[in-house]
Amino acid sequence: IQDKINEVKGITEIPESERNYFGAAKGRNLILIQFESMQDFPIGLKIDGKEVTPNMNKLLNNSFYFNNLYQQTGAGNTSDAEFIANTSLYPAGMVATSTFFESKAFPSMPRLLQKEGYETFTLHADKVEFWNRVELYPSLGFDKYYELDFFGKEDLIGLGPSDEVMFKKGMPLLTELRDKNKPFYAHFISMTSHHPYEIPAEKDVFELPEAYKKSIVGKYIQAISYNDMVLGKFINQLKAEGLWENSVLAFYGDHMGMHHTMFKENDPEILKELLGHEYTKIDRFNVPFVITAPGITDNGMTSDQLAGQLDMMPTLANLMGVSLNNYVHFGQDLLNHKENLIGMRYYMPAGSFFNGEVVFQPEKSFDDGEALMLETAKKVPHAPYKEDYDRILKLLGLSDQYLKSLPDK
Ligand code: GP9
Repeated sequence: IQDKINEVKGITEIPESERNYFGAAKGRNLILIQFESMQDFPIGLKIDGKEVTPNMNKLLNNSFYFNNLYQQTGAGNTSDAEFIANTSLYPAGMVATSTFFESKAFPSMPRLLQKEGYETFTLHADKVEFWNRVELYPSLGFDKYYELDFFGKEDLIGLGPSDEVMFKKGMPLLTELRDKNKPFYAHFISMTSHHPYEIPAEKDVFELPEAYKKSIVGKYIQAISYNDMVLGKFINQLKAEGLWENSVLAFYGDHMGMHHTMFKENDPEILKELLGHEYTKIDRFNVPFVITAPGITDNGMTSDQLAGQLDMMPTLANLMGVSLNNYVHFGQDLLNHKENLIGMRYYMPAGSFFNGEVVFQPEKSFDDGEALMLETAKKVPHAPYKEDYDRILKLLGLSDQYLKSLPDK
């Protein structure tokens, strides 16, 4: 099936010995953070001359940063992002993947790393029943998961214990494995920056100008600034615990945070002022992906090559020296393949895609669809993109077929 996928995508596999960065971080710990509702636009953003994400901005000087990457989640939202980040497969679409394929054993990053001797676990401070994660985590093959019961009822914000609690209580799990000389893969799933973005005043996050105070955009900015603060603290702890040099730290956004249905009076104007243009679905679906591997990414690199969430896993696998030769993946390693085609379903109808030029969305069929230039969001004739539409439908079909063919857990 991989040959078929590559053929539809127009990809020629590169032997591992010739790949950029293959195995550069072999044997290191992998710490992957999924930030709730985190879009790309707040990164690097300044309001009244003050940075919203100072820690992330600083980190980017020594990281690989993919700033033209789009969410590919379906109805399973946050849980679909968890699925995608660990599998490089398309989500089910109209039903959360964690429910639709709940009986399956997915080939996954945890399973691949276990073969290399890694301990694998995931942490999320909600009840594990939410999004049917109680089925999802065994399906993904994690050795262990840590959920609400583990984190307790401390420092509750929004849906549950804060991300500060998650990282604080997660740290001893990491140091224990460090002491045993056991490499690990830890997947942290944040929650505090969930809608309605109410961060308590005592958290001392980004101080908003008066005009932003009642807006949802303002609250969102504060929630992202909270993420930034928590990440900064966590990195300092990793350094203090001697875990920094021997790890790969990566983070990404799971899905959009700002949607026009949430907007109050002056939100569209505020967003326009911040972005320098009207807020569009291109901004909305654009989430960040950042990889920091001390000694490897030190010189920093910001890439605006087109990418999707399905590409994160193959990119990390390449860096970690995990072979995908016998692993079916629909995404591609961003450090070795530049041409790309990013499919989406649910948030846009099946057959929607981003290619190097446009975002295309069909309505009832290809013919009544609409293409917008990625750079300007201006509408352009879509007839030239029929072939990409057919390719994406083929890829979704192949992914569904593959998922259905997988054995049960
Ligand atoms: C709760 C959290 C919410 O556990 O993951 O998911 P979302 O509503 O963002 O999909």
